[in-house]
Amino acid sequence: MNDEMYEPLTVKTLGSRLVGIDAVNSILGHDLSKWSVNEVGDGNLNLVFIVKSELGSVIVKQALPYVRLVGDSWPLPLKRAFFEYHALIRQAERDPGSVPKIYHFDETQAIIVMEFFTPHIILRYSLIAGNKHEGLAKVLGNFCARTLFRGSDLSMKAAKRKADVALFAENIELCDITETLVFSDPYFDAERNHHNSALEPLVASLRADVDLKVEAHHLKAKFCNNAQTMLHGDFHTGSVMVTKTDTKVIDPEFVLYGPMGFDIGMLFANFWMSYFSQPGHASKVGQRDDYQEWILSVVEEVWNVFIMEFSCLWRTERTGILYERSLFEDQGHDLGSEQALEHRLKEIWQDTLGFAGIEIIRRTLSLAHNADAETISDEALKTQCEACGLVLGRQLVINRSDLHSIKEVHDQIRNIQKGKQI
Ligand code: SR1
Ligand code: MG
Repeated sequence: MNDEMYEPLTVKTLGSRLVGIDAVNSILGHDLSKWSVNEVGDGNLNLVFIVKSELGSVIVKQALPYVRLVGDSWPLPLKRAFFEYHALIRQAERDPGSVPKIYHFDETQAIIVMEFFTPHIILRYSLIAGNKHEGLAKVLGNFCARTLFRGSDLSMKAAKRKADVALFAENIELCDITETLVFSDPYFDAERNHHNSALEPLVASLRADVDLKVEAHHLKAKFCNNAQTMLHGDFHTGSVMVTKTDTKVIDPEFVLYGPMGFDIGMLFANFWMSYFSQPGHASKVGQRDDYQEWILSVVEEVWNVFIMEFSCLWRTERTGILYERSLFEDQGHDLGSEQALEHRLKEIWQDTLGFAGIEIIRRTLSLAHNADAETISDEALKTQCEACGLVLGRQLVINRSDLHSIKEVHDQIRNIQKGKQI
């Protein structure tokens, strides 16, 4: 990629720079005077524009050569747009309709022009507002099962998977963000960290907790050394867009080959953080009680849908080099295949819990916090929310092999909120 030719878009220049592109013109038309451009990026990394005309609309996403959240003191390669583009293509193949259609990709300018989901909003903000969404769990559970299964050696031809492992292995700097910010920084006084000072005693005890640090690092080793499948890599509630009845997944620029439990763990963590944040967004005490239960019901359903779909794919699409049908079903060992499936699901379950704990801890102690807690104006409720998350996070990391069902986890979550385990 020739970075010297790269130029960031602005609201003023975007139209003239994109109007010559056939795929863009076919949606917005050729008449620039009818285009409106707004910059809407509120993420940590990129420029994001909504471009509309009377004929249609698109999203234009452009990588910046640095981390937007921090500024140009933290350079970040433009090539992440290339990885996002390749991840989106694969996700669209593996779970059609779940991700935005791509209209145009420009590698030098690190620009992806894609489908604008409207009237969708970011799930995280919708959860803060207390909205419910039909079909949310089904889409998310199926997305996880289909992308995780179909991106793995359970399904892909070995040569194709190995080529993809090599392709995405070059997403080094974004992996490094996860390896550093998510798995290491929270456990010491790292330069970019920040946290709510009211949590100081709890933070000190977590950082002194050698068992926690060791387990967190076992999970980091798993993240770094287990190229099981193509992950979204940043699958939190800010990477999901929703209406009342529709759900879409966006933003896979952190794509990597990693362990299957990572995406689901990150997703569950963000739902559970949303759960703890609800009292801080209620207009009166108890107003969000039912809503909190709805959040837990979504997580439970995501997990159940994931298990169902993953199991179905295991039984019908096992075309890769692992657990070949020729070794199991074709030998009359159907039960052996089911036994292997059960073992793999157990491993994914334990990893999911561990990675969920890691995600909750980092969102409270490291650089990038969640709006769920950050937008709570009542300091005491904010501290309560974050403290509950830290307690849960530690339990999930340390006790992940002793927690056997989603119901058990949810009982713990309710107890933590009631103050029984703080
Ligand atoms: C410097 S980037 C911080 C975080 O934002 C992204 O959304 C990822 O979650 C990353 O860890
Ligand atoms: Mg993102």
